[in-house]
Amino acid sequence: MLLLILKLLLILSLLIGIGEPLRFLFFKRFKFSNLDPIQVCMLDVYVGGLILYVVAVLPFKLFNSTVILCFTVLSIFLSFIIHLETLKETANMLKVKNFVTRVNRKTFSIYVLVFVMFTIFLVINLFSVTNFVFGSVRDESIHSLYVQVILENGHIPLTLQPYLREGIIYPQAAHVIFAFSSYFLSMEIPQVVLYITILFKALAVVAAFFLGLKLGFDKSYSVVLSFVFAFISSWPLFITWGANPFAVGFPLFLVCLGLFSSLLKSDGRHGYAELLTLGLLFGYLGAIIISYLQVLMVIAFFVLIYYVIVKHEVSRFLCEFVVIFCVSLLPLSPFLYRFFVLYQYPGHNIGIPSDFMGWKSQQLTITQALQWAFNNLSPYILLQVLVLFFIVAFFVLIWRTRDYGDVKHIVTFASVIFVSAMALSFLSFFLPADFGIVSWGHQGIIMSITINLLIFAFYIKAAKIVSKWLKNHLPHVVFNKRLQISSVLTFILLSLVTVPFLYYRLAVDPLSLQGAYGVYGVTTVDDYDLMLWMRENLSRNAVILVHPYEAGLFIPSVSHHKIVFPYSGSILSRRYQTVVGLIENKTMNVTTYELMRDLGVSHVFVGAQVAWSEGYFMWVPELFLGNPNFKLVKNFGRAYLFELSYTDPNIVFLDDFEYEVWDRNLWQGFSVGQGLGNVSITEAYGYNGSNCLKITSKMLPTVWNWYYAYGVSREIFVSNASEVRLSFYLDATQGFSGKDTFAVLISNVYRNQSLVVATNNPHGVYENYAGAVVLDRSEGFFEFKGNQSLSVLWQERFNSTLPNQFILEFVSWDLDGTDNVVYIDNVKINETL
Ligand SMILES: [Ca+2]
Ligand SMILES: [Ca+2]
Repeated sequence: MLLLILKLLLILSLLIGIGEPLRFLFFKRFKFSNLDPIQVCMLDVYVGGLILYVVAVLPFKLFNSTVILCFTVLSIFLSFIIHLETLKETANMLKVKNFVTRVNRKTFSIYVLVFVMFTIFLVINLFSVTNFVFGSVRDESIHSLYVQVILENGHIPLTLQPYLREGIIYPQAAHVIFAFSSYFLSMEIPQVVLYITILFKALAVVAAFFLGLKLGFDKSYSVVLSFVFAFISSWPLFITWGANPFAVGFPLFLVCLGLFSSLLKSDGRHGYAELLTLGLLFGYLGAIIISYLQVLMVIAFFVLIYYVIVKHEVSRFLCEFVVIFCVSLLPLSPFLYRFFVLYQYPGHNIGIPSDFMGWKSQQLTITQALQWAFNNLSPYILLQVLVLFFIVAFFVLIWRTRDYGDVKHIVTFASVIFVSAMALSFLSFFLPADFGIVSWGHQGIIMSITINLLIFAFYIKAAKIVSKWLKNHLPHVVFNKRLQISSVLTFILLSLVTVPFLYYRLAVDPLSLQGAYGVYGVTTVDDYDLMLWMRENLSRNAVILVHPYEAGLFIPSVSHHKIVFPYSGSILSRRYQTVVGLIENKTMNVTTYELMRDLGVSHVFVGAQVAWSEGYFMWVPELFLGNPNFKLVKNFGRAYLFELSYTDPNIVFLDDFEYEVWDRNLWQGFSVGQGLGNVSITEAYGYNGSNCLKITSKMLPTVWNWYYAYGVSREIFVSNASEVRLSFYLDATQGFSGKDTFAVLISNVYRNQSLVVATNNPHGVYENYAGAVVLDRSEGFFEFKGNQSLSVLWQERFNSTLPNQFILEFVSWDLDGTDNVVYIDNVKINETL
């Protein structure tokens, strides 16, 4: 993990290096830019991102490893030149040892504290994903695909080709950061997306410090806001389902809120260069996630309303806001253009399948964001109660003391964020589902910023009141040291209410997070190995059908093949949804095959695990294995790749045992009683001298043991067929005497109803079993069809139709103690549709 942390810090420093020269140029003389080093670094990261974004948006294919590497080196070199003087000074100061003066020591330790909190956050989050191959099969798979096409094209292309015909209308600023990082991290793209997202989530802790300073608090107070984001708030730590660009933009949103707040506070006009810079930064934030820019716009709107209603004036801000937000559309413009041009197409994007079923609304109630924000204050009841207590206590405190001068600005600002987020989430409820550019989900998390700001305000208020009270009430004995003691006591008191948060964050959250990541992080090592194998061995033309909640969604970014479909608008294709449902229901009929052919599918990927959360069921490999319409191409454990070789939809299962490992088609061995049994593939004893399955069983006689059975079983799936036939080749002649019996059993999945077909033995094991069918010989080819078909036999025996899912068993009973040897071949189930 240490290496990983170092790698992530390297990415951070590279971004800082890239951003610094331009930031130096832009932010040097602005009113709102009296920045301390942490703020500078914070801005650098995103200015760096902005520069890379511009490189990637331009259609000159400049975003390739050579150009990016040269550019990075050059920028870092420039940064050094710019700061040569400062560096020299610092070096001199270090020499004369007056660097760590009293004032500096305090500042220095605050920086260290922020860095430590950032690192702890990072470690907690990284620890929780140590056992995961990749993150969310949905969000991270599609974001990885976006990154993949940026890397392949050297810029942000118009569509996701060759993987998908859909256009890219989703702004790609975060993906450019992922793409950049993947040049420096030797990892698969989905891993880059996962880890860089975590890095930026942790960066929120630093950004909170930035916000605190910009809200007008000094460093020692601002560090408290960092603390709230690092140890108290559930967000952004618990964003585990993906939402990667949202997480990448979150720190920048805090930064922009900070800059915006200081713009609102400052007097006098701002220069155009200043507004332009701010506009670009806001626009870049919008290019990461539009929701953030929307919130800033709505905040601006409310500020203007406030001026008109309360101060009866059209504010000087009107002009400034117009400039800022017009400029902010600039970084978004390529995608706005695509959005408007492609809006006329079905599903509002080019390349969406013609059987698109339409967008579904994600928002069920108007107050969904609000409910969500309060339901997700914390995963733990105790902490939920504490957070609510903090907020209530804060309002009680300012009401009782009537002193809110120091926190007035922060409360106003927190409220306006809250109201704006709520207004947007209300709006999104009324927007039609196919115009889903306002997201209630984003607003729900943005509301947590308000809650964090209020918690922050509570700490400040409580600290001030408590220490004031203590100063006045401490006994005279300690008079001289009152100040110090009251500070210490205040600190201890506030620490006491904070301890539960620390405990949960450090001791419980790493595991809770692991569980939360597990909901969508279902990729196993087997899935990954299979994709790696496909990367080397599978034809580029393959089109692979994947389950919408399985690891196969990562195929484009790992093995670089086309899938049907990536997590995009295309999954709302009626054919795709139908075929997914049919396979989930284990129905492999003409419709299933034709839908696959219609979708151009050449292969099917069956992953080892599925994300269950949204009611989707797994595709079982038993449905494909042994089905002659699919060829097993490769498997690692329970992760399978099949090739569609559509020949005859009537054959459900055909096993000729022409392979080496007996349970390749997922036959399962079982035994009853005490004895020795074995199953294997053997040569030459099968049908026409071919390979076959050999089952041996031998009872070990003891006083209480008088039988032994060994057999194999397999689940079989049929459609709603009128006639299900069974045929097989059998040789059950060696070692059978007395009551020894070989039998074929067809059972329902509960095994409380079984159809028995047994070898010719009037005194066999099944002599008292009602309706048992007796074979006329014990060697040869047997077929059950017509009025002897499984469907008819089942109907006669149980007066109900044969289940669509049943268990086929071959079992060899030994009661005489001499080894039974059975050869089975050409097991075939077919159905007449
Ligand atoms: Ca054979
Ligand atoms: Ca025997």
